Amino acid sequence: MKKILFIFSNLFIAQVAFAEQPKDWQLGFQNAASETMREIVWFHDNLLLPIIIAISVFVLFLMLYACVRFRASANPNPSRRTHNVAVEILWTLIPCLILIVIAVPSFKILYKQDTIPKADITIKAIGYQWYWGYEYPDENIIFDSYMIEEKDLRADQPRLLAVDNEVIVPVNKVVKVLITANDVLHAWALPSFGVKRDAVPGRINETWFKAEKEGTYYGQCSELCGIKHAFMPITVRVVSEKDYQEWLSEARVKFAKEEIENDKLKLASK
Ligand SMILES: [Cu+2]
Repeated sequence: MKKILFIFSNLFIAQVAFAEQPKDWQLGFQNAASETMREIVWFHDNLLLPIIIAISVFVLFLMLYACVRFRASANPNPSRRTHNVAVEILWTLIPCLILIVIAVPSFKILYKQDTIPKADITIKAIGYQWYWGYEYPDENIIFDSYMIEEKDLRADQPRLLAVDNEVIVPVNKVVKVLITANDVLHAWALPSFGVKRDAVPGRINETWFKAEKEGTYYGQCSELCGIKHAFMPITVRVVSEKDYQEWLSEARVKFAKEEIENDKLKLASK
């Protein structure tokens, strides 16, 4: 019976396209789809969590020990000691050492994220109250991306996350993302890629990702930007190079940035 269920579930999974999004009762991170995110998850799971747990357990033990051992009935004459040089040096030095142990791998990941490798494609994300606009500057493509209302959702589309026009990028390519905003602060965040950057009016921030697996990835605006902050999700669909080229040829027509093109024509004819 188990075998049949297993085969059945495999068949089912194979048919449903891969998607990464928040799940009910989720505790940890979303599955990583880029090297950066894998490193972030490793850092959190294997270094931060053990240190946090060890410190919490140690402090809890100290508190319980102090409560029981030095309670008034067991210790009627309390000590009047106010200083202890050895203890003071230790409780300064040990936290410093712990912070250094955390800082080294943390900075390594931060700097790696900060250095953008040679980009294969560049996209620009512009935050608006309350939707995202996207441009492919090298392809003369521009479009807006609105959340799909609950009543209009297809069965495979998640609530509050699916959008009408998805960002399409090829798999295993370095995608540079230019991020800005038109009105107030927003933030372009995609957990599976380990990407989160503020979108600041009048300033262009940069980040990058290299998605390693085809599928649909969901993110959300991550800077409180007004009444509909929760309703401006981000959907990135990672496709094969062939599908990307097909999409490009359609999008160049459907989402053509006509005005600029016309301006250029005008300038050229002058
Ligand atoms: Cu926003």
